[in-house]
Amino acid sequence: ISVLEIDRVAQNVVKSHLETCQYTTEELKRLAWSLYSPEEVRALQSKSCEAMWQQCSLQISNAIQYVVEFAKRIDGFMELCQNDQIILLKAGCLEVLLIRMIRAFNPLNNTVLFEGKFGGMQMFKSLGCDDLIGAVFELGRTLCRLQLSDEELALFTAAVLLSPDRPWLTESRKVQKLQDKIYVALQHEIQKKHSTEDKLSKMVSKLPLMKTICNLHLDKLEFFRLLHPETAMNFPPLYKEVFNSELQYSDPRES
Ligand code: 4D8
Repeated sequence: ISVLEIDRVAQNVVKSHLETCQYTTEELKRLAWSLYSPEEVRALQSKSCEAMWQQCSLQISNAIQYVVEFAKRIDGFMELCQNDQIILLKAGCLEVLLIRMIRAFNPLNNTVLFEGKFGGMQMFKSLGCDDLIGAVFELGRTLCRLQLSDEELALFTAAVLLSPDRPWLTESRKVQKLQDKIYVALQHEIQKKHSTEDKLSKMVSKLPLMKTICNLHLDKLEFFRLLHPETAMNFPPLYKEVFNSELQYSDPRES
């Protein structure tokens, strides 16, 4: 592949990322000053488990819409068969959200943006998922240490989304070729910034923790569904479609 082609891939992915980010870096910098007060945190903590799950699933489903839009704008994604597009989105979108989270994560005080203000992990207490939330915040801290630029973030999330090893893909060779180009572009971008040689391997080494978090989230959801089936039924349709354990052919691009 030519340098020209790699540049074209990088430009397309970075543009798609910036267009589907929901907050600009400047907006996030300004928002970093608005923290939940102790009273507001207490109010979140005293919510019922069901209400907090509902609130989180709504936030996640809102953020997923942007990831779907991001995927659609990546050259080659829409040329994959519909089956594979759905598989890639279902399998990858929480990982993409977790990487995107670092833009909205403040490692100085371990807080994350949630409904317009920053708060620490205690604000999620009523979910009853301390291990999951602990792992999410740990990932936030370790990913922030890599100091990824928006360009690196864009290419990394695109590479994760276009993982050729997702189960049930029919054209994984095609996905592999797209991912290869994106990784070359990412390596190229890292070299441009004179970062340490092993930045890419450090990024890739966080993937197992992300997978663990995704599986933990699915376990928690399954358990929650057993305890509160009526609440789970009313989760946002997009959240339900993406995290449905049954392999059903719903299409997250249409919600
Ligand atoms: O840009 O959409 O405003 C996380 C959720 C991020 C989950 C969201 C969340 C994000 C996962 C709320 C609950 C990541 C941004 C805000 C809301 C991704 C945890 C924190 C988006 C980036 C930061 C800022 C709880 C937005 C993982 C797990 C969920 C359960 C239902 C148990």
